[in-house]
Amino acid sequence: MTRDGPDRPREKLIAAKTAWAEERRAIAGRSGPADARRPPGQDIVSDWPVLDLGVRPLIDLRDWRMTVAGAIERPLTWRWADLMAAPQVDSVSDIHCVTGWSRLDNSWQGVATRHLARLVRPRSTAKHVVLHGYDGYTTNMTVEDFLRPDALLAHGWNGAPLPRDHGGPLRLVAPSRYFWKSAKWVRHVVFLEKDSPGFWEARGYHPTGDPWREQRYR
Ligand SMILES: Nc1nc2c(c(=O)[nH]1)N[C@H]1C(S)=C(S)[C@@H](COP(=O)(O)O)O[C@H]1N2
Ligand SMILES: [Mo]
Repeated sequence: MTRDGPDRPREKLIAAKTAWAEERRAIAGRSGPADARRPPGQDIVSDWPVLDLGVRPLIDLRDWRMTVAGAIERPLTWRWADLMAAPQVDSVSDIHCVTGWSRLDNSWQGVATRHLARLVRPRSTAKHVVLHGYDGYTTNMTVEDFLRPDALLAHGWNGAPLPRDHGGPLRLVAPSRYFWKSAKWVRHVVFLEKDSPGFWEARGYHPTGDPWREQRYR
């Protein structure tokens, strides 16, 4: 792609978001008091902002695949019917975005990451997970965080198909971490023995990203 080609707006957006992250880093810590539902420095919103790199892949369910690979006993490729045949969960959780907004009581439908782990059987040496989106986005987290009981691969929101803008047909929802860890348009899940920073983690975001400890930037 040339510098004037179609990737130009995406580069600009990434540059703007990175600069913005630098700025926030300087003021991090000056945030208001937390309460039981609101981590430090967060404001509750009722709308649901769309945040990504500006590429929102359109994936036909007939072509959709999700692979799970790496340090596991049983690598797996799912088609849509496999996802739907797996045990389904319905779970309500809060979104905390590193940009400072939180959205409470989101209702998700999908498959628990713990169920996936039972199928693929991570080796005892597997300590990290990297998620890859159909848009090329990546994010990393520990196996422990990926397998928390409230984490799921979500295809539904409020009982309807998850909208494409928000990562449909399938995204991760990992409520214990800032929302950048919840990869949209999930395509590959890779278990690793060693950590490997994802897209934002390589650009200064915190490797763990716990909103309750305000781990925004490294
Ligand atoms: N595939 C993919 N997943 C992604 C992103 C992205 O650019 N691509 N952005 C992350 C960021 S920075 C945020 S804040 C949330 C936003 O999700 P939302 O648009 O549903 O609010 O998605 C995360 N997951
Ligand atoms: Mo974000």
